[in-house]
Amino acid sequence: MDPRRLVRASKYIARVLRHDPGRAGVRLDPQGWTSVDALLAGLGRANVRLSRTELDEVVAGNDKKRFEFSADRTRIRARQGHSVPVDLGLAPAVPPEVLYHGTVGRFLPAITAEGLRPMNRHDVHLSPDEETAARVGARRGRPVVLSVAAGRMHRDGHGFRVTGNGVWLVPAVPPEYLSAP
Ligand code: HQG
Repeated sequence: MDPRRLVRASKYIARVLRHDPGRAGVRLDPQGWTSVDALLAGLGRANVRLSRTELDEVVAGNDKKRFEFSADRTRIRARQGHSVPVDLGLAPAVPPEVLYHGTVGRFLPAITAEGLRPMNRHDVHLSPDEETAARVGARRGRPVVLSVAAGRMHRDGHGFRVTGNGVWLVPAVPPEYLSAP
């Protein structure tokens, strides 16, 4: 599949499965799953025509493994990043001592004052290494990487979860756990 078409399809599917299922006329179950057939039909109606084989390619070839199939491969969901309410069923996990968050300078005054907030998502997303965090920040400009004292937060009672593709999720990070790396 032409890589540009693949990226375009992947972006569209991410919008549908995370934020706007109605746009492709599909519904998500409480865990965020929708039927593969319904999704392909909905994509077709929205002029994003994909075969099942091409969808497999989008899921397998996705740089960040954003999507996953159910064990029987009849359903699909986004692994994280939703704004619509979903319960991903992720178990609480013990984070490493330090995690990282990539952002940009213009957000620092607010972040320093109020900590990291989930903004439009359900959770704040944290990365296991500085390099990944820098890539996340670079989506918005010159990246600034912050260290998060995740081990200390966890011992203080903050609940962490980790997605199947290594993104750490936490509802918020109060400013006292943030520092420059
Ligand atoms: C910032 C992508 C002001 C925060 C990436 C970020 C990631 C605040 C932006 C995933 C703030 C939210 C998530 C506060 C946080 N005041 N700004 N108190 N607290 N911010 O996109 O972490 O491609 O919701 O620093 O790779 O950038 O979608 O979060 O800049 O893994 O799969 O508000 O999205 O993955 O932006 O990115 P986002 P994020 P996908």
